[in-house]
Amino acid sequence: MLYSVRMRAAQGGPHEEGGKHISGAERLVDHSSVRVIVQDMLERAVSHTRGQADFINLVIERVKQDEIKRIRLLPIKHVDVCNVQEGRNTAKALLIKAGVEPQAADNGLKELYCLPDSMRGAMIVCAETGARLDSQGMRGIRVSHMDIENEKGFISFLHEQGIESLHAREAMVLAAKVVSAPGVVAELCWSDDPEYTTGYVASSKGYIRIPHLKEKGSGIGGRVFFVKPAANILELIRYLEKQLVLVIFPKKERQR
Ligand code: WAQ
Ligand code: MG
Repeated sequence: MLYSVRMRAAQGGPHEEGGKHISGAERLVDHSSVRVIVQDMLERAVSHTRGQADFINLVIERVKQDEIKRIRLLPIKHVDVCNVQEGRNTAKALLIKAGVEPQAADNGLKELYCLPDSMRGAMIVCAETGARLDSQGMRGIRVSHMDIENEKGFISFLHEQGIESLHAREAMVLAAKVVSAPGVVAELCWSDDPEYTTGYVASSKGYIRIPHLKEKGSGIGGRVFFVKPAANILELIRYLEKQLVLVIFPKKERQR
């Protein structure tokens, strides 16, 4: 039996009553890990750099094995760039390679770097025209209900490649789910953490890390999901928000 454990924390009241988002996390874990995970999440909520939470919502739900879809981690790649300009040009080129039209890639990038503040979720943008397709405004779409299978193994798999960042770990799981969703062509992301400038472009070709996608010190991050013009948006949102997904990493890579 697995449990879905989800936490969201805010300051100044619940999110839905205008509280400021402080932190959120979610896991899909064995019964034996629930206690530790819950403690860890509570710790995260009250000691976050964004501020101290005064509202914490914690949900623990048992889920059935047959409700869970297993998908593969994307191959991890890196590109080297010297600055943000080069990083964003590279991101554009990678998006085009993944099947996004140049105009749409430009638009998606612009939507992100013109944001007045961080969104809580992601924007859905047409991979052909670049038009925004969801109607969620600054909330965006929150991808939820996913986790990595065998977290310890995953941590050492990444450690062997010199990747220690929790940001990266969580993003790889999220990107695997996003790319597996019906109609998605590619994802573009950079963090809202002012210290964290590495972002990525993900598609079925892989999860490609780009060291400079925004200037250090900027607390504005975001995500764009580029989708085929024919994508069923409601179905896509349902999958991203609700489908239980466990991400596995291939055996061969595990042993390497
Ligand atoms: N669903 C959809 N969008 C989200 C979610 C989610 N669950 N979580 C965050 N976002 C959006 C939201 O607009 C945030 O402002 C933005 O993404 C950035 O979120 O390999 O840390 O959690 O080293 O700050 C990339 C790692 C890290 C690259 C990205 O994102 C690497 C990161 P953050
Ligand atoms: Mg963040």
